[in-house]
Amino acid sequence: MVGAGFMGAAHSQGWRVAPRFFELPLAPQMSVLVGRDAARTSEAAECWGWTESATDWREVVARDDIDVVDVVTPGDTHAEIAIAALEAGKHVLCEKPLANTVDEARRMAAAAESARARGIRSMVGFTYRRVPATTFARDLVASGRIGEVRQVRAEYLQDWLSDAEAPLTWRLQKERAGSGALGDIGAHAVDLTEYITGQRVTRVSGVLETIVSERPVLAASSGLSGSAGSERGAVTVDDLALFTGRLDSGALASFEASRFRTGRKNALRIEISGSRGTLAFDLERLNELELYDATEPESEQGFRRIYVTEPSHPYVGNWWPTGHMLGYEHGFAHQAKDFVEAVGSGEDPRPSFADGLHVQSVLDAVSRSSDADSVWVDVD
Ligand code: SOE
Repeated sequence: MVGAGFMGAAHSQGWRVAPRFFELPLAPQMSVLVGRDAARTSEAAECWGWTESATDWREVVARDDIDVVDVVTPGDTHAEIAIAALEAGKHVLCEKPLANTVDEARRMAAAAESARARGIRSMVGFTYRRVPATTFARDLVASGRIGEVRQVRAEYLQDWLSDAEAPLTWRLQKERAGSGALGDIGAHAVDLTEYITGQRVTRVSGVLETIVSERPVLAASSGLSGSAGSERGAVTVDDLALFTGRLDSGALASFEASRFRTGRKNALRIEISGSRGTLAFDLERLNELELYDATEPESEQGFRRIYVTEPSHPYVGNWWPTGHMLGYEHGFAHQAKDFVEAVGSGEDPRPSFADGLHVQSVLDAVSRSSDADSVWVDVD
């Protein structure tokens, strides 16, 4: 695994736990953790259960005893590492968004396609597809439970940047992250919409906004969580993305991605309105799915809460008895399980790098729309 930050911790939990709750065709070995700082990476390897630690990803990717490379670094290194790993014949799992630009994503998808011909598998890590409620929602839409999809509202709302003095970390720098809320969390809203509805976003119109344009720079010696010095740096990404998307069927979807929504901590929400009913999901209540069935007798209609913890629900049966809820981390165990099952059975995992390229193209289109200032009409 290359990367030792927040996603390094989350993916490590997934790799550690998946073989203990799911019958896997292959046994993942947590062999080497690669990070930039030797001491911190060695500590993390020890803590998270990796056999070795290293600081040179090129050397590790070239090793014959390495079969899989899990890329959990910031977006500016996804392309270089994933392409090198694919060309070295390693299966690759890469965190979202696939890349920082469409050009990088195209090169990654091309490398994945040629590696696929050699039996090499690759997947991009949109883990919210692996929450039982979202796969169950997808199944319900596919079965016609809510009829024809008429309208979608998808939003990912956080507030960890609403404090203007929150420091300038890598997610706020274009050269590291590619974009701000748009790629960091808007990518999840786009991918989840397409996953649940089974439709692609084909056209967009939108606006990107930077709300706080400069922030304190973390003093290098203070590490990531230390106190900020007096120096300030420019925020070079969006804080808020608002956009409309046209789906394959012609239905319209509205999207919001914000890290300034004070009080909303990790609210990835989607509501799909159909001709026979509506489905609504909120990651802050990830064990629940709301269903409104418009075919019930009018006097009895209302949103009901489905508690998605039955053994018959996706993934749930491998954990606890009915009613014993899951959490954020379980999506990473499900992701590891799905990836290993695909590699073991010689199938191509979803979402593929081609799926990741499509999401990147949607994000790029929103950015071009915002630059073209195409959404605004002056009010007389
Ligand atoms: C920060 O916004 C973040 O960690 C994202 O980078 C993740 O993709 C999301 O799942 C949670 O929030």
